[in-house]
Amino acid sequence: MNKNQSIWFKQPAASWNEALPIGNGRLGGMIFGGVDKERIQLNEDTVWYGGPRDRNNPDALKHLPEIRRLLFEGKLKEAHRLTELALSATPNSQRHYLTAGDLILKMDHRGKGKAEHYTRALDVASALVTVSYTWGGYRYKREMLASYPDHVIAIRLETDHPQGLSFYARWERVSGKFMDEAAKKGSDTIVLRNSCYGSDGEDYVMMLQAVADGGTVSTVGEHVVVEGAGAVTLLLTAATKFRYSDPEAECEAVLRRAAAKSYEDIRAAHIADYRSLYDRVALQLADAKEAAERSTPERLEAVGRGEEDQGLVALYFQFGRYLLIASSRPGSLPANLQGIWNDSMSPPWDSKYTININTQMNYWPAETCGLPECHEPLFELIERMREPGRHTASVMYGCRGFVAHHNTDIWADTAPQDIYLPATYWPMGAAWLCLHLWEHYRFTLDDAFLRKAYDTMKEAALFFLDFLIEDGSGRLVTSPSVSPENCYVLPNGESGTICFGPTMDSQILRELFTACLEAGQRLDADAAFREQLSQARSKLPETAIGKHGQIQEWLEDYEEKEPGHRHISHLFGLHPGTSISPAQTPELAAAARVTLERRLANGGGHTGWSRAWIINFWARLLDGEEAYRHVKELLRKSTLPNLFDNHPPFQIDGNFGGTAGIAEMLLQSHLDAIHLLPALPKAWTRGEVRGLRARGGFEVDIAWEDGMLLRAVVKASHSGVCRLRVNVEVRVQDAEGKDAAVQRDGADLTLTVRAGDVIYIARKA
Ligand code: FUC
Repeated sequence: MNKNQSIWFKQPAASWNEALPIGNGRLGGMIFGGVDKERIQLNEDTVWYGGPRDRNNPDALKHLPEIRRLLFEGKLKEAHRLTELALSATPNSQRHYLTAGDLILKMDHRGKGKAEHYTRALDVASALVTVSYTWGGYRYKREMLASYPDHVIAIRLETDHPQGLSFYARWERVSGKFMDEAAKKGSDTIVLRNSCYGSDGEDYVMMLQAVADGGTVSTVGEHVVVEGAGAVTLLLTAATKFRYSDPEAECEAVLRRAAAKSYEDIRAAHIADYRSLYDRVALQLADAKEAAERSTPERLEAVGRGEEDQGLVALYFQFGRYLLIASSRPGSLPANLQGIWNDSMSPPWDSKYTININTQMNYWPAETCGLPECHEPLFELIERMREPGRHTASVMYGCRGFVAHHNTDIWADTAPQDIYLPATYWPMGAAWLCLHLWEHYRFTLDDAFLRKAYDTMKEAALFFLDFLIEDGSGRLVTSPSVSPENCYVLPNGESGTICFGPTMDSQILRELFTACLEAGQRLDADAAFREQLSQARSKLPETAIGKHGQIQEWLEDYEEKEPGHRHISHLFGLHPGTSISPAQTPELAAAARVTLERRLANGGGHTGWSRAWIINFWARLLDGEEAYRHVKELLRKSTLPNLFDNHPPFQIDGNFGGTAGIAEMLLQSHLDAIHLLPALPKAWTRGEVRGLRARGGFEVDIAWEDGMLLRAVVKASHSGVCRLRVNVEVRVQDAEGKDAAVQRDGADLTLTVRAGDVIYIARKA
């Protein structure tokens, strides 16, 4: 076991939060590693409850003018009442994600004894989980993987016991409830058949086949039984009617193909596939403690006591990349609130897609950390949201374009979610998501991608050309909306949520309109539309500074009901947006600092994702000390024993936001330059990162020493201008070792590059 790259335990998992996750985008498993009884809690990304519906409130449009009038007149109670009645969806909730069930293995170790030398480890460098122990002096080993190329979870069991392996396997799903049919199939396979979308008959099937070396395999009742085998491979797959008209036939075909291969071949293909993504980025921090003796929860506890463990920080960073590869691959659904891992029939917030921060955060590391393919499932979901979003736009608001509120689900539902005033009536979900299309383009400069994506971005922007209204002083504002998910207090003590023109909305729209303008220009398309967009953009309210010196959260400088609120929506412009920065808008950046300090002084950052966002904010404020302090707080206060993020309960966004934040401390490229080591904390005296991506199609390696840049390598995939920001004197050379023609302007170096160029940067002695 490579302990520096592993999350490992000295015991089986006592709870789900100690189990180890595997996944191939579609199939997920949480491995408990019990000695006598192994439990693998399973998921398939499309196993959700219920089918698609039209939930748009038919009375929305007729009451919209009245809601807007009440808001402008400051009649909050009436506005809230009418919004709740007329804008809430019917019914008010979208669909929810389900556990697929469990695989249970009952082991027979032949005689009395107990397990010794037990370890259970997830190696994030090869995406393998291993459980090993000895029993009566004999070695037992289970290795588990979720293969993307072979569409299976494969479990390999081995022993050197002369009588071999004996065990039986069956399905479970919440103590046998929620299982329509658990049965044997032939002499070596068991199957679970269920309905989930509410149609007649089963629409979801899970299948397991045992392939043994020696011994016997048989099926009894709902069990597959193995006796005295030298080694066994269990192959597991699942399918639903979301993708296949005949899920059972699909499972059979997948297992037939996999069973024709040896375990070694499945394993080798899996590792090669996984490493083709994972190996693109490496991170080493100087003070990486030798992790040999301490298990992961022991390391976490030590960090909780105040010990420094930079190796754990690097592992946490890579674990985020592991999780994205495991829960979001081309062809899968995007990572939901729990990635793909959920053991419940009614999970927190339905384990769906909350798109007022959480789903977006899941994808923050995708581009910077070299996993652009893993971003694709999100793009596909955005595409699927267009049709329902068009319908919602016209039925609820009488607008063109497409719109989504603060959640979506497997069916790409765009109608409002819940009846919860601080969140439900926010019409910005699609607009924000579309910025992910633009970001993908900024990183890859893939023109073919942009041609398709532009249409989608444009349709999201079009909605707002119709939806925005004048606020009485010439500004264009959203109405109704909310600043997710905070409440304001009026001078008379009345508190409210629904409002017009919250800061976040204008910041998102400025970003979206600008993206559409630049994309349109690049594609030489839609001059007239661009003119309209540019007009509208000039009328959006500017981000303002309020009476505390903070970024104002609403159009009026209201007091916040919860000054320590977990959402910090009005700093969208700082991160992930670009309109607030120390370099270009120093006053706003100073106000953003005040906002963060106020949130934190009032108990902010108490959920994992909120803490992760705070890391990114401080990194963008170029404050490495604060950013690192919150990385440590994330580990101390919001991380479970298996390194899953703890909202609480488990929610995966904090893992992804944490990984993105660490990358953001080392490299930024959202403004006009590639900034090397923008927020390096003092404690990271030495280190090296390889393979981070910068906008403009660049790949960047950086090494530092004494808290300063030592050398960097920048690879250009496109011809153009490369502008670098470095805070030390450097020498810049090309691949032949010749000094490159560089224009210097303070900390900025500008040079012209051709596709394929490699630039070497070294600190001057
Ligand atoms: C938003 C957040 C909650 C939680 C939920 C899934 O509503 O305010 O903290 O993350 O999404």
